[in-house]
Amino acid sequence: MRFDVLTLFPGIFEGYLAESLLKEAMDRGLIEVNLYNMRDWANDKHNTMDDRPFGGGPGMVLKVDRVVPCVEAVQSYAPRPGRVLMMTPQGRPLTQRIVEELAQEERLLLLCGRYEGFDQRVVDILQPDEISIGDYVLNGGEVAAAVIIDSVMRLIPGVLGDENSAVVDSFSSGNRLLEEDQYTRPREYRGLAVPEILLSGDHGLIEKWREANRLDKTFLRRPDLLDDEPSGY
Ligand code: 6GU
Repeated sequence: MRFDVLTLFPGIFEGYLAESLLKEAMDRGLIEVNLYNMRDWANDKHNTMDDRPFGGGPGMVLKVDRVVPCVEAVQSYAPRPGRVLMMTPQGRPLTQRIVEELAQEERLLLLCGRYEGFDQRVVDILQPDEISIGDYVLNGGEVAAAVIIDSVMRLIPGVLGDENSAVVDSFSSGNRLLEEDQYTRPREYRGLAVPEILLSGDHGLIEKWREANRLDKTFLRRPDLLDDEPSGY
């Protein structure tokens, strides 16, 4: 799968791309992540990317005549155009269902905004899928784009060691429960013991305990997930 990230701050991604599962998946050729600095498409001598909003108001707006040519150029760098995602707090809230849908694509373009956002004509022309990662404010779309890459890449076959581990995770389709509590050695620490059942070797009993634990936890912390039609599924 190919991710093309369009940003004014490509450096934000570098540490993240150089570590762990993501680096391994890139080294193994399972995913490709390309960073493009949108400023390279600014053609005036001051490399202007943004301007003051018509009608007045605070902040700066990313210019349509910079962003659209940038997206069009990046689209031309591969045989088939990718699905364009615009990272914006005004987008539809990201859920695991959307992540699963995105993981079916062969190419995604992630458009990261800063300042007050994009000129509306960027949206009108490109008709991107506008995505938010939650009801809080970020300084820009870069962290949200990293969230998309992180959540989508782990659904790509071969990226996770154990093929099952993505399937049983909380929020994957067919699972609306939080994960059960986990323990490893030592059996006792500062007077806190591991639940006896987990040491019993009785796998039927252990599975029952885990199911009950998942249900209890979900009921207490996230009762919305137990609704008939929980939001996001
Ligand atoms: Cl995708 N971008 C920004 N700037 N803020 C956000 C967001 C995205 N999602 C939640 N807050």
